[in-house]
Amino acid sequence: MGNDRLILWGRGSSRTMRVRWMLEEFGLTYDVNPIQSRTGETKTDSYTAINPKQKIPSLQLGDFVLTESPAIITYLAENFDPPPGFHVPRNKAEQATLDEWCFFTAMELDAHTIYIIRRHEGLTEIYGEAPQAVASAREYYSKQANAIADRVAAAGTYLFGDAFSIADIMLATCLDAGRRYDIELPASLDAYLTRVERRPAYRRAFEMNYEGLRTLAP
Ligand SMILES: N[C@@H](CCC(=O)N[C@@H](CS)C(=O)NCC(=O)O)C(=O)O
Repeated sequence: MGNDRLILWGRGSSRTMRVRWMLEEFGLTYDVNPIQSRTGETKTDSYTAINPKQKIPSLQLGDFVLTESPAIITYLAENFDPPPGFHVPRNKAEQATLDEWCFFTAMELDAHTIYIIRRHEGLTEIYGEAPQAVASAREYYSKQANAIADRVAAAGTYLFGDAFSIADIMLATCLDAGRRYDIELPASLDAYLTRVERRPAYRRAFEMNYEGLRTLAP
């Protein structure tokens, strides 16, 4: 890695929040190019050379570029010194359980539901109206949230007991989106999210990621 600095591209979205939060949890030094979606900033030639998908976030370290928020936070977890109390899988079964949480949140909560609600309810001027798809996505989100409620209640403070992990970053950012879309969360998930959002790194990352866009709950 030499003397290269970590550079985060993007701010203002739940996916950029994941990376910022992770960088703050690990106490890493990084620079930010605070480009935002739907401003044209993701479509410039220089940014398209970094991320041809024209999306944020991207992470740069010298010549190495990584996109996709779950992949970026996994990379950071696996390649930098974890802070005390951070969950590091000790065997393949623990790694698989961590993967299970990350893929579940990315696919079942983010891709199958939050994206649909965001695009076809919040951004209809770009993506068009699709009320049936939105209603179905809302129902599906609730079904999946209920399916994990007991497991989260039994897990302890975080998904891996007292140890915080990238799975918590994935789940919490997806639950925060559900709350913002006025989806009623099961009590155990609501309490879990409130607990996670008290973490100082979350609060620092939120203030920077959403500056001028959202206000941190007290
Ligand atoms: N799967 C990607 C999704 C990234 C994504 O959809 N980013 C949106 C903002 S949340 C974006 O950059 N949109 C481009 C634009 O609207 O200009 C990830 O998790 O990083």
